[in-house]
Amino acid sequence: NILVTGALGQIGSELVPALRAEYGRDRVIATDLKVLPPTGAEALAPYDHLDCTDPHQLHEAVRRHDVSTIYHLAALLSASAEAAPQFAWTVNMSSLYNVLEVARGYGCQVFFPSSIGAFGPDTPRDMTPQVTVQRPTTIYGVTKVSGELLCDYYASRFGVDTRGLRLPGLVSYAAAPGGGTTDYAVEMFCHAVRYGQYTCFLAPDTRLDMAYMPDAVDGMMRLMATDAGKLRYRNAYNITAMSVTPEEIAAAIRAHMPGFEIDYEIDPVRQAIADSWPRSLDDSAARADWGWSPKFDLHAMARDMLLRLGEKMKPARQRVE
Ligand code: VAH
Repeated sequence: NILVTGALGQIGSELVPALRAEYGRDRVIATDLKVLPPTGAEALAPYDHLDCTDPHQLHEAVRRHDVSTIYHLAALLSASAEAAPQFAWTVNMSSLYNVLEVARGYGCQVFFPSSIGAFGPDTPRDMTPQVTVQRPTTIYGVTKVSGELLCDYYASRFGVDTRGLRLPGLVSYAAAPGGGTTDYAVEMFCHAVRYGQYTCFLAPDTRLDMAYMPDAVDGMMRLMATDAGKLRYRNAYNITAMSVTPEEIAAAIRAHMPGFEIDYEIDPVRQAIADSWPRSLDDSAARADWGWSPKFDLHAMARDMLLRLGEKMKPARQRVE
């Protein structure tokens, strides 16, 4: 069976349904820190409360649910981590260490989400290579590089089947992200539909890699289903769908909502984080080794986001069946 940690987060909210559609609902156990109310637990069943920093809880969950694959999504994102670096290190690294130790004991496959945040200011910032300098200047990046190295070590030393992706900013409508630097892209769509206006916390020309969540989820599942012999790398493959700026996203929104207005109030902390990251990744290794091929470019993503958010925000009675 498949266990997803951090299942209530931005990625988990779309990965769990996609895994259940592919493998069957009862084979995918959603877990997160929250103890859900009865209706929530029913809707997400099978669901378990799980604190991955507690090795005993993790062992018990993997044993009870006969887990063979773990998607380990539980972590603090870049801005939250920068606000509490000691807590971020403890949560991000002890939870990953526990997952790898349980995987070593039970023979589980492990997915680890790395990030463009695993690169730093002295990494080549345009068409960042698959193998290059990784000296991130954020604690989030330090946990991601450390996580990549720890996963590779468990693969080479103990034969644990660990795999990972360096994820770009992810745009989604199902669940808002929490505490990321690329969250502005999700917020812009939500504010456009709700208010027709957005005040952006990054500068208009801040160029970052992005992908639409359906593509990212498909990429994760495709990577995990690929024959291991085809993988030149384990942790972690660069993937991206587009390299965009706030003003380019705003223009894509305006193509559908001519009156949409954007202004800028820069958050120096998140601007500094974004300025330390690549502007564009070279994801040719992922395309060659296991067929990464995103379907959504900026315009397709904008069209789908505005349609889905429009539906989501309409009063229930008006929703199109
Ligand atoms: C963040 N969304 O902003 C995450 C991600 C590429 C960015 O790691 O922290």
